Amino acid sequence: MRLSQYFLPVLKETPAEATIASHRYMLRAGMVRQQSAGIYAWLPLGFRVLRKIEQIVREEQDKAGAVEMLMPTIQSAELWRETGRYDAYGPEMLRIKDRSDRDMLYGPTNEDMITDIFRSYVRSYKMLPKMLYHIQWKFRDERRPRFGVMRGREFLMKDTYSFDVTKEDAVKSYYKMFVAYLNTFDRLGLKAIPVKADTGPIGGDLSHEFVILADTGESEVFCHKDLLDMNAPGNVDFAGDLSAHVDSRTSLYAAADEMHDATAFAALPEDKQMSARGIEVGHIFYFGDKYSAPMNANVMGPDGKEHAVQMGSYGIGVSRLVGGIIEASHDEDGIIWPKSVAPFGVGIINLKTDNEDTDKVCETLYAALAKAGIDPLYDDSNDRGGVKFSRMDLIGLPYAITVGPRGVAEGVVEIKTRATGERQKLSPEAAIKFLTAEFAA
Ligand code: P5A
Repeated sequence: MRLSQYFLPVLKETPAEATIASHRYMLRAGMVRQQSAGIYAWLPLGFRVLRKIEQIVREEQDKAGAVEMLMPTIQSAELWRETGRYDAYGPEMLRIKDRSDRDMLYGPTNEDMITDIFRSYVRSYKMLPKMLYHIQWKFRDERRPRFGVMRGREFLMKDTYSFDVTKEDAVKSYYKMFVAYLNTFDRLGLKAIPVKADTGPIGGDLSHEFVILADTGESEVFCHKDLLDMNAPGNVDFAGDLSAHVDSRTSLYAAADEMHDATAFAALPEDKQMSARGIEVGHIFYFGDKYSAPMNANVMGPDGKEHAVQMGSYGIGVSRLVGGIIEASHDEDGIIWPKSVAPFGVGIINLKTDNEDTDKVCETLYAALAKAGIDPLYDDSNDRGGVKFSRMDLIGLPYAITVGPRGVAEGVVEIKTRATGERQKLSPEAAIKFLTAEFAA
């Protein structure tokens, strides 16, 4: 992409309403624009990151055996009356009437709807287990939308729903999602800690939040320090037994504030106790027949009897993650994107646009890097060098190549690694080789 063709409305001033780094940088880097309280337009740069995160989330769901579909944002109140949630949900639900005066709502979640879909088609255990998911916008009329996309009113969620005949099998599905989540957050460059959590309006008796540590986080977590050092399971056989991966973590104490048990936490060796603030980026629930029983979503079991299907639901805050990743990875100059979600792989800074020599080298780099699939953003503007450098640091691409007349005369360009600040002078050919290797790794 050439900057001259792109839409990157970078702000010089720090917007007064932004109190945390991710919110500030998302506004300043022209990633989002607030349209109403807690409702954002995703500008091109922000949208690229959102799509990348969404794709990683999707790939890890598919690996775990979940099947993608798409449910609507607008739902009929009828289904929610069947489960009793229409009245229970409260003012967070955006209630709408259609032209025939029917009660509709903008979905804050989809347990009720997916249970209706399930009961319309599935009657026998022979079709189970099943996990279905979608990635769709939700609306919750939060009392205090804040921190930009972190606590929005409209937000993008990945939500998965599992269906099993027995509780034992439902817990296996829960474990699959647990492991899929560890791998997902790892690919996003995040250390996410699974902590025991309260179930709130979703319900059930088994639940974990996945929390990334950040001082500005809204959740307080108490945990065993060693949880931070554990690696994601990586390639696992989702048809096999995943309990070891889950048990090794859940046996180490970790709880969100509302589930915190001071006695169990004190029982940990003192040098292993950690309490910190964090951002909840995912939340999983096993709730059995909470929805299937009132909605008569029954299946015939191998015993020839009808059973209310055993369910769980599993959410990831896709749009919240954009802010969460920035909270976890930035410095005073701007964002530092992990390679896996960076909007572009590398920036090319032409220090003297319209100079025949620098133009030529930039064009060569641009074509070769695009061909290598590294997605270059070429700053071909006439702005001063200083403006170009600080803009590139702000938007946080993993690498920037600077092409200036003096270097070109010597046959070199300069590559800067955003995360470390490390600079190296290389020939354009060596620069292409270096970046190709970096992105292959
Ligand atoms: C699980 C999937 C649920 O809604 N039903 C379907 C269950 N869980 S949850 O914890 O309420 O939400 C799942 C994740 O969505 C993100 N999230 C938000 N992101 C931005 N703004 C909000 N207002 C918001 N509310 C929830 C969180 O990441 C949460 O873990």
